[in-house]
Amino acid sequence: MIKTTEGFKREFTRIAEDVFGTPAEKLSDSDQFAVLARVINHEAMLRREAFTDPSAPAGKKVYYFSMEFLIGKLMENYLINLGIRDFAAEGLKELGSDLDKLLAIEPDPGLGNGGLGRLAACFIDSMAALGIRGDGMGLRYKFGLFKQKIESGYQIELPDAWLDEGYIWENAKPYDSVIVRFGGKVDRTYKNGVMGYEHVDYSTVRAVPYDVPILGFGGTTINTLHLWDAQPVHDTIDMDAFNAGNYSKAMKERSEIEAITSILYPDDRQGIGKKLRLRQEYFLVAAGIGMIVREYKAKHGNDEWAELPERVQIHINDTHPTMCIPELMRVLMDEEGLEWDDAWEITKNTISFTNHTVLPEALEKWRIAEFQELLPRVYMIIDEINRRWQQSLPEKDDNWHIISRETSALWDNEVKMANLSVIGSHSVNGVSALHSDILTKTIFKEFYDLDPAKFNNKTNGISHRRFLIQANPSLTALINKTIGTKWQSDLEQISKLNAYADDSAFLEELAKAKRENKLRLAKYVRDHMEIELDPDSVFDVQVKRLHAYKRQLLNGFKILDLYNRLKADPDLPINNYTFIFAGKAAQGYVFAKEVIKFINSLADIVNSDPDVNQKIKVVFIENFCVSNAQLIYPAADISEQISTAGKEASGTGNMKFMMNGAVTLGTMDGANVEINQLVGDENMGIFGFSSDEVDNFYKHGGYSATGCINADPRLKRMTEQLVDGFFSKCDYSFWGIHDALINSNDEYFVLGDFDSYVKAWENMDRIYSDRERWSRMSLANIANSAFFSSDRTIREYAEDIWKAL
Ligand code: NBG
Repeated sequence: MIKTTEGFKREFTRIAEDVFGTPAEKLSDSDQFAVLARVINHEAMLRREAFTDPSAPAGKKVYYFSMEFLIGKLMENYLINLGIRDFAAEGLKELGSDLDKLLAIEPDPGLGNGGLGRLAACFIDSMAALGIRGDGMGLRYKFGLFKQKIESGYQIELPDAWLDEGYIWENAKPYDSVIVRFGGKVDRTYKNGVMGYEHVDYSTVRAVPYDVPILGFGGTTINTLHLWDAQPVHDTIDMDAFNAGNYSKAMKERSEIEAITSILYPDDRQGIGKKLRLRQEYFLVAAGIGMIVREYKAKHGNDEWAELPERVQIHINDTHPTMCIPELMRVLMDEEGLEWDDAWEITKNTISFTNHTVLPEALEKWRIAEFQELLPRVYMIIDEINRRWQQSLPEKDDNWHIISRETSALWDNEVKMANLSVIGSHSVNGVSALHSDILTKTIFKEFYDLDPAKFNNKTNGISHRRFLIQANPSLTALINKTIGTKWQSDLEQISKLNAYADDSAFLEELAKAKRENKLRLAKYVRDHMEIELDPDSVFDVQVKRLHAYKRQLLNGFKILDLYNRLKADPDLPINNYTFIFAGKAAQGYVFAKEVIKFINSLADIVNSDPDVNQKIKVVFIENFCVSNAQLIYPAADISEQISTAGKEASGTGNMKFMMNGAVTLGTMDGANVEINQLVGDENMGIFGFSSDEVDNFYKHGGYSATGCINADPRLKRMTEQLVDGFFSKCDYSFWGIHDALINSNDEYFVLGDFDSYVKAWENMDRIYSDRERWSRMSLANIANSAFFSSDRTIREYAEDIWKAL
């Protein structure tokens, strides 16, 4: 095992010569990259052999089903988890190479849209770190989330062909394929007088797992992320069509099958209702359940089904994999011969469910007719689940018809996936205290009243290994120097930093570490966008998906107002600012794309106006993804978390900023509420309507956008500027935004929250001028961030829901 720089060099040169027959120094960068990957694999194997006790009883196995795993680059993460990152960096330098150069070669797989996918990635990292046997089940999309370019201020989407040069960490396992069936019909059968069902005339698809190892911190646990790829069962080709020169017809069947895993739906608002999406979801579910059942039988034989819930836990990440419920029922009954009641007990006790949003447009529904055509047997089972559910409802209740309607899995010609998930699982959780509470009062109220014990909260978390140790070397070095390195495996220890709140020398070093990160981001922006950032300005940052409820527009208005004020008074006493934005908008989301254009137009106007551009600058960083996120979070001074209260289920970017010492400016929404509890009002800027106030407006009216505009000359002026030619140099008038604010009465309360937002921002600006005080606030955020480690979150899942610790 590698324990020194010398040891690393020995391994590296040995493998270079074994594999390529060439001295390491003579290899090309990409060959060196391949050698480094082999060093890691070999090292992982040695550790597993040394640390795993084959006689130890195997704990419960968790399978985490998610349509998205936004894993980011893995090489540096593996090096850190094996504890050999520094040996590798030093060793490669001595060999005349450069670790950073090699790390840059790895593609960043965009197998997710945003927070939900990144959460799944943090969770599998934490399961491995905690020694829980936990595999991920996901899809191997050939094209990940689109690459974003900004041209003339507009978002352009380009395909993300991340597999073009191969993916070094995956291992195809064709022998572990599962055959998935679509279409056909269901016949009733009688065997020995017992009625059964037989699915016939279906078509088949081969699901092939591509396994990616998930190496836990310390290197002793290696779990697996199974990414499933859709392939034909038999590699055939229509020879007649081929001979007739009709090549696309010849390949038709093949390409229809491959379409299933060709592309990630680039939308973070689900419920898109597309047939291909339904195929993708069932494909994941059938492949995953097929593998689980096969593994289980190999280990425990063919008739230990009653013990399944004690040995296996299936977790469904939002409703996308909800078909795990009817699919497990189908396999247990049709293939393993169990009776309904037994199969149902087992299924319900094996499956748990997390909800990630209350936005109505994001709750998945499928047209029954389409669903039934694609998945006839699965549909039958859902129908029966729902029939029995309805029958179990307390008919004496006066509200019986409301309960029946609100909890039904089939309603209005649609299959309602959220309701099916609650009916068929033993645990339902939200992702922050506020969100879990809202769930029990709104979309799942009737379920909650019937069975409150089923509901619980699991506040999200993030991997501090990736988002602090890996992303922020300067801060990591300072923490190590100050309190030692134990915090790396046990983040609770980071609270020891609280003792340094009055240590001026420490606070100065903290500010220095931040400045290094700002310089690093400035370099990235210079290299990629040819824009200069001033590291001595305040970095005020909002990076996340573009969405009306996340209110990038509110931030834009703050900047436009500042511009107007600076034009009137160039000596306005504020610090210098760099306003940084990044994030993608779903391709079809017209409003969000207009907001991107708005921010870029603001950037054009502000950055080119000599009256203001010495004080403020606006930058929209292209193509937000895990890799550049790792540069952005550590460089931020202010973290903008300004969603309309009640809308952001949790947020996880807010946690990444906090852990890196940014001070949050936010609404009382999602996990911001918990940040506030941890750091106190004095270490955070809070503003805006509460979720109760928002709820009240929605229910009882009383909010008037024009009222807000008439009462505040700043808003009057800015809403006019949207359309009066102010932006003519950017060739655009923002009528879409104007209409959403005025004609649609500003659904997300941008205007209503504006004044309190600006006041909170101004207060932060004043505090920033006292640099020591600011560093102390920054420290309070870092030192109290342990709660947001995904290790804490996963421990809670494992103890309360999975019973897997
Ligand atoms: C998102 C929420 C975020 C939350 C992540 C992870 C969906 C459906 N929901 O607030 O909007 O942080 O899930 O839980 O993507």
